[in-house]
Amino acid sequence: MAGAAEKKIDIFTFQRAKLLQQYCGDIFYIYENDNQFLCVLADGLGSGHEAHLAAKAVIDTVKKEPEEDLVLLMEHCNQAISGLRGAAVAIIRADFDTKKLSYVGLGNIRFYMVDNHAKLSFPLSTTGFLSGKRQHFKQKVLEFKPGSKFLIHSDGLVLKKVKNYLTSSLCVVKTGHTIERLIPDIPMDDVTFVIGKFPE
Ligand SMILES: [Mn+2]
Repeated sequence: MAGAAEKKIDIFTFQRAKLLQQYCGDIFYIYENDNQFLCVLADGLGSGHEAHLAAKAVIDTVKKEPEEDLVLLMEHCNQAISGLRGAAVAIIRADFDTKKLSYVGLGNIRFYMVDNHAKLSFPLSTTGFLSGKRQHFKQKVLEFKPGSKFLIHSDGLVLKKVKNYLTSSLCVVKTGHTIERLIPDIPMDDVTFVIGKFPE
């Protein structure tokens, strides 16, 4: 592989279950190949085992076809979650060659990134949740700033001044540790966040 440019995303992930329960209702999955990166985060409604099963149905679906079109992926996740509790879901895909970031989301998962104009960008999810009911999903496409950081998190994390974390010169791991220190030892909701850095 000598000479081949390594385009990998630096990642820091964190998860802690509500009241340190055995089952976390949040589940995330990350997929990477030579020219793209995908991250999905699902927050099953409520908490505990039922919430975990709903989130797992979503994640298992994405694992099966991580390179599928995002809108189609959401549709497949929606079918998979039918009969289960429901979940808030967001999926992001970064294309390293085009510097484009595709996003599709439903419900209370937050995503923040720095765009190609060095501005904080946060596509808002459609309200609601994935439940198996027929609905229309919309993909948003943004341009990311190479070498900048992004953050995706469930609503168990409440974070102010997000831009400071994303634009600081700290590495991904140190930024992750800084955010981690804000999270209670015994949280009142499942908490998950993924922070990453796009390739230069
Ligand atoms: Mn939650």
